[in-house]
Amino acid sequence: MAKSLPKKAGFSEWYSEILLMAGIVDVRYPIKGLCVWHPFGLVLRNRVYSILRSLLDVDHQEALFPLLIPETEFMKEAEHIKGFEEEVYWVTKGGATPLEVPLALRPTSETAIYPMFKLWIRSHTDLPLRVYQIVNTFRYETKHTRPLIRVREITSFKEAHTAHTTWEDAEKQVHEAVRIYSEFYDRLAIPHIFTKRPGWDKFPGADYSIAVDTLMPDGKTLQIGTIHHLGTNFAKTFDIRYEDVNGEQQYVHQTCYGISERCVAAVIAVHGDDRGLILPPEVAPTQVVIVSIPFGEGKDVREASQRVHKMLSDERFRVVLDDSDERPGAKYYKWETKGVPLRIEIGPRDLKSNSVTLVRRDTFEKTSISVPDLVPTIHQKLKDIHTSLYEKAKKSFDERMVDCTALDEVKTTVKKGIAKINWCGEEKCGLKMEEGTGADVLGELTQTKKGKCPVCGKKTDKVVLMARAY
Ligand code: PR8
Repeated sequence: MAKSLPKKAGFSEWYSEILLMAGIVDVRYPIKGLCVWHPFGLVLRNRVYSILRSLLDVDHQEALFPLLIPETEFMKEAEHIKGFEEEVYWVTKGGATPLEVPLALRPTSETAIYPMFKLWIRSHTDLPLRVYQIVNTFRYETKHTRPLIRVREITSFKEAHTAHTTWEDAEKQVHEAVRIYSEFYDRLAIPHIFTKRPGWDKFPGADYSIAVDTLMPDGKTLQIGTIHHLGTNFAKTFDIRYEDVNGEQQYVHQTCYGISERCVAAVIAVHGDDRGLILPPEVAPTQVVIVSIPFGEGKDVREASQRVHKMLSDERFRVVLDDSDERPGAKYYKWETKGVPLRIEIGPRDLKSNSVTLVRRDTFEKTSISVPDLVPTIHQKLKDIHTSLYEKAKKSFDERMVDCTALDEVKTTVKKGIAKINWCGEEKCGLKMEEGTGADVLGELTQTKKGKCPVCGKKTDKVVLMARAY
């Protein structure tokens, strides 16, 4: 007997089990923190990333840099090294021969890409330069690993790197990245919020960092992307200069921004329910499953199902006809687990009225639709499913984000969600707020509110978000 899915209320168990049951990743690979993508999971991942690609391809160029970085390059940027030194895997031998220069497996690719930027950028006419790659990166994470959420091989690291003539132009790119990531997460129906990371938690080597977070079912936040203004920090280290209009040499101003397979984890965790995945139609590997319910010989029902299958395939829906010999109930269960947004049931009674029964995965709403109306109805229902997935998730997100004025309130709020609270902006107060609540300061909102710092009592209009973060 197949194992049944634990209730989503016990999120951690539910999450581990659904990855296995739906066929997303297999965690049994014999290296801790590394997972295998199942074919079904990989199709989902590719659909998600094709949205990201299409958003970036408008004005970024895709490139591909090597996995290995010479220690000599990796060790150039002091802050960057400090931030990553505990997390780097090193290749030290080629066969039995010790390497003269050890090679790092990229934990991120600044130090692989920027020496090449130095060669590529000559003049202001080469700028802005915007490239991205989608690659695997390796981080020897010491915190508890979790599939797709905290892995040691990040298999799907989308990293964009840009160079500009001025600090302000780079800042415009930061805003543009915020817009792109916001649209990306809207397309996945994932509610999200951007904050400016506190100084003590910015990306190593950045002037400042912006993070985008979503809220998981257990009340913890998941950082699902970051955007960094690098100023001229890396440009100075890697000597990346351009000739300006007056013929003078200037350092470029840079940004970088990244998203990992956490975006897939968010889709799974935010939308799923006790029966399994619920996938937004745009990324669902299968959008419609047809289950025929033959009665007696059932030849007519089979044929009708095949006709409907052809009609929907011709319309370019991603549709599967399940005419296996399993019981209908077992088929429903199987496809529900996989999150297929719409199910079509065709039985003898439907046949008589030239209609089918359409069932929504998210609400289980059942309607009888006449065959000639089927195509427009499915188009509409898939749109409706996206909208209601987003609305439901947004409502739950908003309900769990609470305005607080005292640290005690923060402590209670972060058991279930995100606390919004004033902060004077001083690092020592921020760290005390973390100590006093056991929660993290995610970062500062652009939105302000008059109030007092809960630690020093100073008047301030800065507002930060605090939560227990994954
Ligand atoms: C950068 N450089 O590297 P970032 N498992 C899964 N996802 C992860 C993990 C992990 N172990 N670590 C980080 N992420 C910059 C930007 C190039 C691109 C995800 O930034 O270190 C997190 O969602 O902040 C994180 O926000 C994102 O990768 C970018 O990593």
